[in-house]
Amino acid sequence: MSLKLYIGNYNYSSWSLRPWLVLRKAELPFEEEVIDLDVPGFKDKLLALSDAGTVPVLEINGDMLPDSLAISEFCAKAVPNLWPKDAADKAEAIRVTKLMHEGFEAIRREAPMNLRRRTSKPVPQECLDDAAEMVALWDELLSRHDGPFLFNDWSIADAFYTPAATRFASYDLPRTARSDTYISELMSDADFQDWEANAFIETHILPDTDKVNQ
Ligand SMILES: N[C@@H](CCC(=O)N[C@@H](CS)C(=O)NCC(=O)O)C(=O)O
Repeated sequence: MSLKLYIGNYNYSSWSLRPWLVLRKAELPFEEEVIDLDVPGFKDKLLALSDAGTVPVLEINGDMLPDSLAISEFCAKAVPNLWPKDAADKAEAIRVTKLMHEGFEAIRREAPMNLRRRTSKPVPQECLDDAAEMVALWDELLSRHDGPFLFNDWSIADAFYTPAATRFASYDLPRTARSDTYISELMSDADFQDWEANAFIETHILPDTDKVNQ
């Protein structure tokens, strides 16, 4: 099987990071190609890949599969153990993954992923509300499982919350001790650190994203 993942910039593309982590954990060999976001002609490049006009897109033997969750589901069908083994845990992991895929709009808008960023400037209340809701969700799941991940062993749910975890570090968002430990766990993951190293040496910048909360 030939796999190539088209992604946005390492520093900013939270949607790209998610399936990239899933492919790494699946140990499926894949090539990757970065498409610089927000440069002239970038949208045409994305639309040439798929009608979605977004990254990530996974090329599977020449066929194009867009969307972070669809790509993650493809990996979960190809290899075992990317969702929890227990049926009830699996159903809940899918639910909280979809919650991240579809919701938490304020934290996404007001605290965009920006791995090179560290700031303590205040964020809008709606962003704090999203952060509090996310921490409550993590704490509840972590209290019911042995950890260190949301459902004990690493799962796609943790991939989906990894970019969110980086926002707590970048924007110094309030969290409990239990959630802080979880954030540290996600950010010290060896695969995440490979991605982060690419972000630190990447020279492309998105001025509009860098301006948020400056
Ligand atoms: N629901 C999609 C969202 C993908 C998305 O919005 N990706 C951003 C980059 S992080 C993008 O391609 N933005 C370019 C654009 O919308 O023009 C997914 O889960 O993959």
